[in-house]
Amino acid sequence: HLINPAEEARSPRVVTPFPAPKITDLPQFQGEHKETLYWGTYRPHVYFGFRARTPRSLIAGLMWIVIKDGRYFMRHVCQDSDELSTYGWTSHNGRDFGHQLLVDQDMTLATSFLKYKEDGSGYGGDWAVRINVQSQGWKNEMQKNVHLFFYLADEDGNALSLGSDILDIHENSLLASGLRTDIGGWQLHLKSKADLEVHYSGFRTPHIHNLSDLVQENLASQLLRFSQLQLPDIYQSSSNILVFQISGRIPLETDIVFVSGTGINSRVEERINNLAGISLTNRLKEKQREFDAKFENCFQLADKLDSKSITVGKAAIGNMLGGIGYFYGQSKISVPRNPDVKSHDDFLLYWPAELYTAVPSRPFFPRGFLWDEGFHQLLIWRWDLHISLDIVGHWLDLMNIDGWIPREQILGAEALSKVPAEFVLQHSSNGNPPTLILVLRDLVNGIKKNKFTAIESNEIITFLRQAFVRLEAWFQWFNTTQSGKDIGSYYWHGRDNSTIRELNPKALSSGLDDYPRASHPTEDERHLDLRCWMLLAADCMDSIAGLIDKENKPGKEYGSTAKLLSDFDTLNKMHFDHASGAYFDFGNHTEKVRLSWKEVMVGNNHANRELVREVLERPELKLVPHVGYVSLFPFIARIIPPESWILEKQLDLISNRSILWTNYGLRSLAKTSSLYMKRNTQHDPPYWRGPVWVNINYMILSSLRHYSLENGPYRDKARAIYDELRHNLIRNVVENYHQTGFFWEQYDQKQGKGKGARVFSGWTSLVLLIMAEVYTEM
Ligand code: 6A9
Repeated sequence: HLINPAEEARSPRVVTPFPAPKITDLPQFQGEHKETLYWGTYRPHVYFGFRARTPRSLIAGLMWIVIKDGRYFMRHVCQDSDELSTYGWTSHNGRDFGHQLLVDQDMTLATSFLKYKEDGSGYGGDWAVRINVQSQGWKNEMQKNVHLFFYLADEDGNALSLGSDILDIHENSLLASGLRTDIGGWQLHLKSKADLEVHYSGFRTPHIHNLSDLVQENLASQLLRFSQLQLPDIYQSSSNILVFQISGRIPLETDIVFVSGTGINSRVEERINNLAGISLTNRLKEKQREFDAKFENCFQLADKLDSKSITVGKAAIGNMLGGIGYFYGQSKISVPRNPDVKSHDDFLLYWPAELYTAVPSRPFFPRGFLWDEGFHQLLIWRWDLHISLDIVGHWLDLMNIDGWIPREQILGAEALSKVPAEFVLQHSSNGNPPTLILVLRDLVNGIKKNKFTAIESNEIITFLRQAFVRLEAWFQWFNTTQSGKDIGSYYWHGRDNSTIRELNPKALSSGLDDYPRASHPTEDERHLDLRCWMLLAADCMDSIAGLIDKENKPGKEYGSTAKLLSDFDTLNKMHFDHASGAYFDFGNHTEKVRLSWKEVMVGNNHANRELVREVLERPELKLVPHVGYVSLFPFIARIIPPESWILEKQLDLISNRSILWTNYGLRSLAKTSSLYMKRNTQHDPPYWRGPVWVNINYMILSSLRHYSLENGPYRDKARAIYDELRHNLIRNVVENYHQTGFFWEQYDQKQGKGKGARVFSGWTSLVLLIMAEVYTEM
């Protein structure tokens, strides 16, 4: 099976797909499944966007204009600088219904959508968007108008036809029409009782990711020439982009209806009327009722929590599902030609691939992140198993021949336009915790506990059979490339051992970025979290293998690997510190490091003042004494026997206010750590060095719950801490949501204030599972 050198040069291993049938090619993801998920709000980076799950789709989106300090501002791509006081999906079912609220200055926009397939509809069915604009007592007495811009763009370059040169929607509601191979003929209609003025511009360009600029420039030139904020009603020949300006007085409501399969006898007229006006109102109401009922059925919060919290729980699942995107493109993989020179140009393109995935944050990180996705799926599978399997399948299909999956997925021009150059390249030496395996084990447990119908169980089993070779390769990738010197030891490879600017060289692979590790990266390192991830992965593999009846192949005895890694004595020998009762990383380390300002030569005759690291003592091989999330991994992985005094020690570390406990959840790093809240470089403020993160708190809570149910002397203690921690987390996320209008990436450990990225409805949405007390079983 040797690849000959010529072959190798043409297609280097790092960009060679894993040689096995794709999971997403399974029959369960074709047919009706595929069609029902064809159209959706799969453009999470814009305030409202629609597209189909196909590489070159017809896409739709919304922009609007606000005036601030006498200037016009265009809203389109989710941006913090727009300072919306809130926005997000208050409900969304991931399939055919959603309701979003956006508050921009004194204007409240609501976008609802509904998908519907009926007799005559083309592939994927029809859909409608209702846009409602209200004003809460506007500031000046001037009659207030709103300008909405709704666009369609064909990524495939097909020309879009204009309904008519002079658009008068009360005469004729047709705005545009066209033809595509996927859906056949289609039409876009505008239906409203309001007195609306409609203008348009048609453009022909392949650069669809620059739509905001295109429209803005078009408007600005009109404004200059005619002092009118109005698109010029010009249509370039064979335009593949059509923008409609819909202007009217607030309050305003308008329905935009898209129908496909518009051939003869396809009941177009009737279908449009079904998706507009009173009929749309009724259907949206019905869908809202269904959503609420499914929410209660799934999470059963009604008897547990107040309505303020339930609202937040609904926003958690709504935003998680509403944030699901579809991306298509090629990752850029770093292949340094000269290891001493860092360059953004030395890269290879991964194969063109599709990714259907949830995203951590619409304005900040509207793209896929590997370990975030496992946390997202812990929530999503409980809502919609099929969406979840489809997403996990897409991720595993991104694996290369070495069993590696790129951590951050920046696919396509739109995704790329959001990422600074220095973050684009992916490094094939870098991993990310295999959280997706936890999701699969959850499903295996679900089957064992009869949580699924027979059909669903079969689908899961078929999925796992197809996925198994990939999971094995993934496991092997970790087990070989990330192993340490001693048996059963691992460390996150790829830390920079030559940096002079970092107080503590980051371990981005771990997902915990700047969480302090050994001060001097070497091959002697042992990372506690990775060791525990390996245990969890081996254990999951073992239960998956058991379910699908895979005979153990030599060298792949997951059960015995799990046994080795869960051996309490070995763990303690390698990682336990008796003096503090805590578990630590091991490595070449000194506590005596600091950042100080120095003259650093750049070139031959120029010096810069920079913050550089000073090492005041020779590092030695030893345990790395930072108590924090990493220390708690043996507790998270449930290696500690319920009767051990070491369990009590962990409970003490958790509940001690001078160490990890706060009223808002557990700190990422102990107050007593030498790097607590320390900057890592001139430009990097502390990240995983203090603030409260919901994903790890969820895992710790999960274990507290576990130990509160196991027989043992510390059972009640675990229970009490569990109750209080759960309560604190819920209270703080709920309060922040109501005060600020958003979920946050992290929460400040002193006041509980949300910080980092806003609209972070990724793993922070796990608060809903915390509300429902639903945890992963092991
Ligand atoms: C920066 C800047 C507009 C960092 O949630 C995604 C990841 C986590 O996987 C990881 O554990 N976040 C956490 O430590 C955010 C990562 C952002 C990196 C890219 C680009 C773009 O600014």
